[in-house]
Amino acid sequence: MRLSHGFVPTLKETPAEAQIASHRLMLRAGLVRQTSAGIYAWLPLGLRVLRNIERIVREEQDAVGAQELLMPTIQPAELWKESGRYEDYGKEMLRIRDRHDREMLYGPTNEEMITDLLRQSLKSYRELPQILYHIQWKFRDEVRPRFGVMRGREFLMKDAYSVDLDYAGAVVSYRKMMLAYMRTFQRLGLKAIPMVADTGPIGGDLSHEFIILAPTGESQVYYDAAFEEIDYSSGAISHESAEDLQRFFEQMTTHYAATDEKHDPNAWAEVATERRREGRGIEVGHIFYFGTKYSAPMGFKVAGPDGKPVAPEMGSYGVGVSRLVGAVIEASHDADGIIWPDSVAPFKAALLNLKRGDAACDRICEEIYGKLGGDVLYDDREDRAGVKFADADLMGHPWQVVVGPRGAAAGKVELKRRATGQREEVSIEDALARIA
Ligand code: P5A
Repeated sequence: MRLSHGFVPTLKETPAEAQIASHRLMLRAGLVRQTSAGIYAWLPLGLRVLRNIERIVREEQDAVGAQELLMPTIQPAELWKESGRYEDYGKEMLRIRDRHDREMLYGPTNEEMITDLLRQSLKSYRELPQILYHIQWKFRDEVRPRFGVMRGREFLMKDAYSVDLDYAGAVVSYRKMMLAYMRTFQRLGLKAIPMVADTGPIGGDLSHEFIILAPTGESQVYYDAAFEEIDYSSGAISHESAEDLQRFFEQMTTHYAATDEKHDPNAWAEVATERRREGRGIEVGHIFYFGTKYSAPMGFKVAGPDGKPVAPEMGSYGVGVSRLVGAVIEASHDADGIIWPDSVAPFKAALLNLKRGDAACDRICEEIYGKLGGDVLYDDREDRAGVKFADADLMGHPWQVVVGPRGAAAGKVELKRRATGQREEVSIEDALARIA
């Protein structure tokens, strides 16, 4: 993208309404704009980050065998009356009437809709287990939308739903999702810790929240430092082995970790003092096992091994995809701006032409732009060098390629790594190789 004609409206001033770093930086770097309370438009740079996060979430869901589908945002009220949640959900639910006066709603979650789809087509226990997911916009009319995309009213969620014949199977699905989540957050450069959680309006009796540590988080959290040392990358743990999943689950649940709602001072006292960690956390995911809470009232049954109909055991698994954009920034920024992890950065590099009109600068920039193409944001604006440096730091691309007249005359550029601030003068080939 050429910045001179890109829609990247950066702000010099700190917007008064933004209380936390990620909100301020998302506005200042031109990632999003609010269109009504808690509802945001994703501008080109922000959308690229959102898409990158979505891709990683999708790849890790696919890797444990979950199947992607896409359900609508608008749902009929009848389904929610069947499950009994239509009244319970209260004012958080946006209720709509269509022209025929039919009651509809903008989905805050999809347990009812997936149960309806499954009951129409799954007939036998032989077709189980199944895990289905989609990545779709949700609406919750939050009392206090705040902190930008962190607590929005319209937000993007990855929600998955598992169906198993019995409890033993449901536990395996639950553990698979937990594994997929730990891998997802690790790839996003985040340290996430699963913590036992309340189930709220989703219901059920087994639930974990995935919390990442950030000083501006909404919950106070307590955990054992042992979590900081575990590597979840693909390979070591097979999602197809129930034994591997059990070992992994035990590793995740034997060390102490709790939000203040579930904090137990007696158990905490047993954690060695040097391993106790406390801080604030952001909930980026939440998983639930709720058995037959939806299948039973909605009449979803399959033929069991003995031919008798049984209500399958289900669970649901959410990741706050749009919230993650804010969470990544909370975990990775400095006084000058965002520091994107390579895996989610909107562009791999910013290319700064310090002297437009200088033949060597223009030629080198065009060459690099031609070779890196879609991976680079070319700052070809008629601005002062200082403005370009400040904007590149603010937008937080992992690399900056700085092309100035002195270096250019000798065929050299300056390569800066945003995370460390380290600068080096290198040849064009070296710069290209390092960025790729
Ligand atoms: C699980 C999937 C559910 O809705 N049903 C389907 C279950 N869980 S949840 O905990 O309520 O939401 C899942 C994740 O969505 C994010 N989230 C939000 N993000 C931005 N703004 C909001 N208002 C918001 N509400 C929930 C969180 O990351 C949460 O863990």
